[in-house]
Amino acid sequence: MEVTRPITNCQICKNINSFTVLENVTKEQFSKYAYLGHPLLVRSGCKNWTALNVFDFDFFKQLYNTTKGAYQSVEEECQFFPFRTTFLSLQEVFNMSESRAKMTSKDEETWYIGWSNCNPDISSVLRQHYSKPQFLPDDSELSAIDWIFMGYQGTGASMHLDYVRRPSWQAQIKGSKTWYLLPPPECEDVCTPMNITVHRGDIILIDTNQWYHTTVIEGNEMSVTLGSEYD
Ligand SMILES: O=C(O)CCC(=O)C(=O)O
Ligand SMILES: [Fe+2]
Repeated sequence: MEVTRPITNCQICKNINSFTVLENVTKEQFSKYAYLGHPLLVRSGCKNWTALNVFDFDFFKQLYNTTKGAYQSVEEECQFFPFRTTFLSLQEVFNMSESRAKMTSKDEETWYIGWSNCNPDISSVLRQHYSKPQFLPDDSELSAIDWIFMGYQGTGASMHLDYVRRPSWQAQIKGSKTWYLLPPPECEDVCTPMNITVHRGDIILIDTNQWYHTTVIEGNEMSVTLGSEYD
């Protein structure tokens, strides 16, 4: 994959050494940044979503346990990322003990997992609680796939580059997560690494096809994020 990756145009990172942080941004203001490839953070960008009060371990567990074919979709069409856990499937994740799921005992081993949803029945429930971020351009489309990442303290995803088609946004629904970015090697001379911590209600926008990225979950609270690609 790395060998066939298109060379990055270093304009995505030249002369910038930190995330662009926006707040209360309108569509018009956002349009200046939308396709520059600079890493963006929109503070409180999803603060009105009911997802903030609804999406948690029990909600997803209940949703998957009661939606016919939901686990099968993850196995067959979507993706499951165990990261550093030994879980083999999303079903196994939802079957873990209550005390590990909630990390209510110090003896429990921390965990962090992610998955993509491509099941329309699951999507329609999720989308009752979130929508396309209001600052994205009108003609940008919400991808049919929802990405969910969930878990506790420690390293989340290790440093990697994605091979999805488009840049993506990720909304912090619960907890706090730090993103560490590295420019691709061809831009190393003109660009610098950067990092930022994302809190509940914030939305981060990164072209993960061009920026190497790794994540760390902060504090003792569970981190839940929801993401999608956009164009
Ligand atoms: O949220 C994370 O921990 C990693 C997510 C990621 O790698 C991505 O959205 O491309
Ligand atoms: Fe990624």
